[in-house]
Order: sequence, then C-alpha cells, then structure tokens
Amino acid sequence: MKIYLNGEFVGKSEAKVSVFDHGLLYGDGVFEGIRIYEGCVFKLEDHIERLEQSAKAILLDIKMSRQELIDAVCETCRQNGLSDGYIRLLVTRGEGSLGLSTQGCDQPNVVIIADKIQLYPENFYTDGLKIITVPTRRINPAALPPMVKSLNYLNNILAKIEAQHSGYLEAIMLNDQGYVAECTGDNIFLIIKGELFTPPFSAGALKGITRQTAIEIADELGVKIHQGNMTRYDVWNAEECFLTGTAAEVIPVVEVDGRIIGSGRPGEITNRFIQNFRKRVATDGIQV
Ligand code: PXG
Repeated sequence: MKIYLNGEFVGKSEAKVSVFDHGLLYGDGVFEGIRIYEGCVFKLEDHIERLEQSAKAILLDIKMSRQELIDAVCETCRQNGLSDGYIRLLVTRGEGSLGLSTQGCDQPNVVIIADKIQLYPENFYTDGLKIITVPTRRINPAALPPMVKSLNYLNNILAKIEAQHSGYLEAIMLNDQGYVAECTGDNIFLIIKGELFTPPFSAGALKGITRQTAIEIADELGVKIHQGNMTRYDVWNAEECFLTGTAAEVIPVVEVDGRIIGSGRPGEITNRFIQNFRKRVATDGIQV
C-alpha cells in the first residue's frame, strides 16, 4: 500500500507523523471519507470543498490548492491501482509544542489513504436497519459547529458505543434542543405523506455529500423535499426512513426505538432512492 504523505508516497510502515502533531495531541485537524466506484472518485470536488470549509472554520491553512488536493487524491488511487474503495483524506494542524496554542504549528500534515472498503452486508439494504436513539447529544454549534468534519469525533464515537452496547449498529443523535440531528456517521431522511424530510444543518446535521445526492435524487424523482426540525415522534410515525453516508450509501431503516416504521420493510420510495443512487456513483465524480 502506498500512502500519500505531504507530497510523497510512502509504504504503510513509513507513513508516520510526530507524536507532537496537534492532530494527535488535540484532535486538531479535519478529514474526508470518500468513495471510488469503477475508477470514478464520487463527488470529489464536493468533498474537497467541504474539507476546505472545515479547515477554514478552524483557521487551518492547508497550503494546497483545490486542484492540488484533487490531483493528490487521484494519484493516490492510481499508485494503489484502486478502482473501487475508500479514500481517507486528512489534514492535521501539524507538529507544535505541548500547549494548546497553534503558534509554531507551521506545517500541516496532509495524509491520503486509499484502501479497499468493507461493504455493508447486502441484507442491510434488502431488509433494512433497526436503530435507536442514544443519550449522547450532537455537539452544540455554540461549542463547535457540527458542520466541521474535524478529527475530534468523540461525540459521535460515544454515541456509536452506546448504540453497540444496546446491540445496534447505528443510532439517532438529538441536538441539545431535543430535535433529531443525524446518526453517528449518517444523515437521516423520512418520508411523510410521500414527501421527503431531513433535518437542517442548523439542527446539527453534517453537510453530507450523500445527503446532497439524495436531495438531487428527490429533484429527479419529483419528490418534494423539506429541511426542518423533526422530533422522535415524527420519526416513529414516518412512512419510510433511510440513512445516507459515504460508507452506508442509501440504507433503509425499518425500526426506530422499538417502533416499526411503515410496513416494517424498506419502503417503495426508499428503494427508488437506492436504485437511483447506484446508477449515479460511477459517473458523478472525477475519473482517475
Ligand atoms: N454525519 C456524520 C456525523 C458523518 O460523519 C455523515 C453524516 C454522512 O456524510 P457523507 O458526506 O459521507 O454523506 C458522516 C460521514 C467512517 C466514515 O469511517 C464516516 C463518515 C464517512 C465516511 C466514513 O466511519 N461519516
């Protein structure tokens, strides 16, 4: 495996950064999780734009242009002969002193890993997921904008652990007001009276690339879309529910907090979204 590290390709055992890197010391950095399908890096420009926005929000200067980042991602796929897989792009604040101050962190570390992906089992898509709401709330925007895809994922990790302790793979996180924000690594959508609903960014939803794709699919299918606050009651009473994320793609949900959603089987509209998404992935992006 060849890993991109600050403009060079190094083997897995040489791909190392300092223990004084603020990415390690403080989770000070940003990242993207990206997919490549049949040699097409899905929505790569959107991922790079989100990375730039996350970096800007935490005053991190990546010191690479958008085109340089795009080229670096594509070259990492080529170097690894990867046409289908998962790409992890991360930028840390770089090496500095032990204090919180970012002064002295002059050189960010840019790392790109391109690897095979462990796909979710197909029965998740045909039978749907059962999920629960966990106690850990989505981070308050007044503390750190939840739109920033930062290297500090403890908030979501705690929620994921809570889900797993209860025997579930994914979970709904509420925001501090009690509205549905999203899941630990996925955005959430509901179908109510044939129309699509998803929480707004202001409720704590990440600007998911797959979320945006689902909105584009809704447009194409002529399904009306609403972005507004939703409660757990709305979720329990939805006709259909699905999650979106780079790893999960579009995945149906059939049970939430012990309540059966709709018929208890993946919904008809959800299935149309899954099919449409699968048609797009190998063309909507940058060819390596
Ligand atoms: N919400 C959160 C909190 C996320 O971390 C999404 C929504 C979906 O966004 P995208 O852009 O992927 O549609 C995410 C994405 C991983 C992993 O390794 C996590 C994500 C993406 C890829 C890999 O667990 N989260």
